[in-house]
Amino acid sequence: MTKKADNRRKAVRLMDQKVTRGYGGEIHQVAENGVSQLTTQQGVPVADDQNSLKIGSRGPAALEDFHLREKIFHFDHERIPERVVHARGFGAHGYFENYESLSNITRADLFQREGERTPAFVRFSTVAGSKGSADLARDVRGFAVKLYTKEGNWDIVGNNIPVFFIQDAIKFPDLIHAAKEEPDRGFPQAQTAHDNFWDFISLTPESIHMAMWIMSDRAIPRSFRFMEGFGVHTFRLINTRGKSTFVKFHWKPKLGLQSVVWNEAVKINGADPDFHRRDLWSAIQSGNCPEWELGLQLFDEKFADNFAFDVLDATKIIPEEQIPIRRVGRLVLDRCVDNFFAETEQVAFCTQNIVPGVDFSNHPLLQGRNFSYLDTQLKRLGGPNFTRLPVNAPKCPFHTLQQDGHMALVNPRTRVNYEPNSWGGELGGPRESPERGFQSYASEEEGQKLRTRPDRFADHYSQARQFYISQTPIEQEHVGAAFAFELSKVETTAIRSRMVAHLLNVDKGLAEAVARALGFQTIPKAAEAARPTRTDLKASPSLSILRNPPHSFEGRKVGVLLTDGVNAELVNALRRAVEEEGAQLEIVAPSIGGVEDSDGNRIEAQQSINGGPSVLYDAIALLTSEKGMLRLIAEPATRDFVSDAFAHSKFIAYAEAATPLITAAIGDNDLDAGFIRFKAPEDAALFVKACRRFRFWERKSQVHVDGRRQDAHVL
Ligand code: HDE
Repeated sequence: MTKKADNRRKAVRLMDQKVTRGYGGEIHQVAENGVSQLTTQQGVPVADDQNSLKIGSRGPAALEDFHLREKIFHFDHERIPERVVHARGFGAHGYFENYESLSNITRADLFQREGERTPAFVRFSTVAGSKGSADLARDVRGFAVKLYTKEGNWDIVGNNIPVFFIQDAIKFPDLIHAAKEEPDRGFPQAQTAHDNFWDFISLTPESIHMAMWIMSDRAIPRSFRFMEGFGVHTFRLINTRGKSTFVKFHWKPKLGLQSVVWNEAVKINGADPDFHRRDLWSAIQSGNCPEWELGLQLFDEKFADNFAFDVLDATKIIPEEQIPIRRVGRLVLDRCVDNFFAETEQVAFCTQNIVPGVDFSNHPLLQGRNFSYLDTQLKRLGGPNFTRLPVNAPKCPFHTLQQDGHMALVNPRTRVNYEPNSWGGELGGPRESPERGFQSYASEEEGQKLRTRPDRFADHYSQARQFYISQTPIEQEHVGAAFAFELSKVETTAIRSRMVAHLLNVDKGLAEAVARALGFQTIPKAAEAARPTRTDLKASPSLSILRNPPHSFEGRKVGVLLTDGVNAELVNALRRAVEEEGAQLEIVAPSIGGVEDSDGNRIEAQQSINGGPSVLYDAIALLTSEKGMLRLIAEPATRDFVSDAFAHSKFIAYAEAATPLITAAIGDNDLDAGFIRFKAPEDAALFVKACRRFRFWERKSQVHVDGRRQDAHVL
């Protein structure tokens, strides 16, 4: 006869936890004191979640174990296909607040009443990388906004760059195939620095303007909170009289634009691959809710006809200097999601989600996208009822006669699922509303059925040049360095040459600098252009990040390196000054246990020196004491803390006792004006004032990326 198994459990304490221990030593936690019972999906209470059902304690598993099977079955199906592009993203809830009535331009309900708030959900993303890739990839950022208006959902599915790579949607799969991992080897991940991408770009001259933008600092934003958003296409706004006005949508960050430098981005990816999502999450959780203003560039058919480029060409902008931006409302993100999968992963943006008062133009990318988004959601979310998921469902009443399908949660309750019908009144179900209903703008269309592009699409370089000459010298240097870096990863020399040949049509100085950095012995001939580059387009200052600073350090973060014995008064003064500015301060200490200050009080640390490199901060302060210095200097992480901040042109506050660390890190005692001596509490204000410039760019040209000084220019 088999021995009876022992199922007794023993109460034990596991530090702070009161638990029971099973016969095999496993830990059980039991529902008591009001804690809810664990159940199966069917609501059956579960007695044991640690052991599967077996024949004897060492025997085979019993197929009748419905709890085991249900648990594993559900787990096996937890993943849905990740987005084919923009897989890595992060979302938050908020609202859009309208500044003024725009009823003379559009009948869109959300723009009718001053001060009206419309709930919103926003998802930011990178394009090329998969769901688990790092945040600081050099890439375009998605900026997708879902507005739950009283007349239906309106999705503005935009990017943080106002132009795009291609002019026709039919090229999108090619572009994305070229940008993503190469199919034979499955890498590189989340990077455009490889042959296929630049091969495609170099054979697609229309993409050169966009290439300038992605090689600029726009492609490595400091945070989602510090980047612009653009609807990219030309849309229409329609008023009650049926009048159409063309519009381009812009989102302007209240905290200003800011980016990191490439060497910093590479290191952030190692130190905190979730840098951007963590930033947004902690800003919202701490009540520092980010805001953007909605800007409209409004123009009519006459402007469109006379503008130097085609307003249906996604590779062109309309400079703000030519059509100024009218700020009509603000978008505030004030609530993180309750569940990442349910909301951020399942949110389904569709460009065809528009509301009465807004309409499409013939923009050839938009026309293609209007098919793609609905199609892709079906694949991703598994059936046509994804529109009923809470994050996707309208917040206004909605009544359709569509029914059934996978996962139908709600079906009409009446007998009637068709119209016209003769049931009348409530029984007859919903009917058309010619007054309020969506009416397409009655644009006149005629022409031959062709596969062709308009003649005005053929200018590929003029606005690329305009973008380049609108940048400050530092930004131009970054563009050049980015091209040099990316092309240095391209193995095929012909591709590198082709790219330099294109750049010769943009700016000779840029092309030559890139060629030099790539070690070209001879400069190739300029690429044969479909249209010569126009040199009469003036610089547009609004295209530069550095020419448009916010003059405040609000929303940024200072990393303060401390050791035991630190002067308490200095730390407190710095904390006050930083917080008064609306910025944050994080303590970095030799260990996460924190330090003891000069008054014998404990200062808690948020990071240990190994977990908190200076790339995570906008500026640093070295408030180390003499006592802790020697041990610290010996640590590579501490020296990197200083040399990286130095190489990335950050402002550095320092106590006298930190001087040996600075010397050890940058090999120099001759400190530039980006170093602010911190002797007395009053110096905190000086430091914060300096930080309002974000970076001490004057240093840039003298520093090598390893942090040590050099005299030559870095490119
Ligand atoms: Fe997208 N794009 N796209 N795109 N796109 C997708 O839809 C597509 C384009 C953009 O956070 C996909 O739901 C085509 C321009 C964002 O969920 C897919 C074309 C712009 C997001 C798709 C474009 C964008 C997407 C993949 C060429 C800026 C993420 C998953 C005509 C204006 C939305 C999905 C989110 C996502 C197709 C070009 C922005 C496959 C065919 C231009 C922000 O449908």
